[in-house]
Amino acid sequence: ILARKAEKVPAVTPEIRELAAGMAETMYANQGIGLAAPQVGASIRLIVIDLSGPDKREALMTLVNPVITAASGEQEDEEGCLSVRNYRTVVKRAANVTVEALDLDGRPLVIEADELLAVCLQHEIDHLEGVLFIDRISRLKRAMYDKRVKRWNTTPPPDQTNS
Ligand code: K1U
Ligand code: ZN
Repeated sequence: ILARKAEKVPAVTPEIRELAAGMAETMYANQGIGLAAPQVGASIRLIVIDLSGPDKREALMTLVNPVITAASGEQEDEEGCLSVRNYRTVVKRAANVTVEALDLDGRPLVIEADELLAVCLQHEIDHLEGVLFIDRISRLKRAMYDKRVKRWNTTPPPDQTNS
């Protein structure tokens, strides 16, 4: 599912709202600042973002069918991913993005973003295209990551053990 292009949400129904609420809980429980529906097994175009974090929970954004309509500039920041555990690296992204979407009442929204919000929107919208941040790093960095994963398959990192 993570590698697949997600389907457009045809209508904002109570089931979509329920899924979005569950996604927000999953994001907070895993100390995330964003989450996309394919990460919880639903191949649909729905994302949640809250840069205020799990302790504050005061800036939840839920975007249905988000589309990047404009992008400019460049920024490089460290990213992680709740679906790619134990790995963080610097990724090059657009510095400014405009995103159009629907909210949970089905009303159109336009978001102008920079800095971390721009990074997070691009990261989450990538998930809807089946793209992970490790698909956007250099071939050398990716080869080193793949080697690390092979090693973890024989000796898992500390937080993957059952002890
Ligand atoms: O989609 C995801 O996998 C969630 C991911 C999103 C993300 C992380 C970093 C940059 C852009 C997008 C996370 O939330 S991982 C947690 C994390 O990296 C983070 C947590 C608090 C503050 C800053 C970053
Ligand atoms: Zn991710």
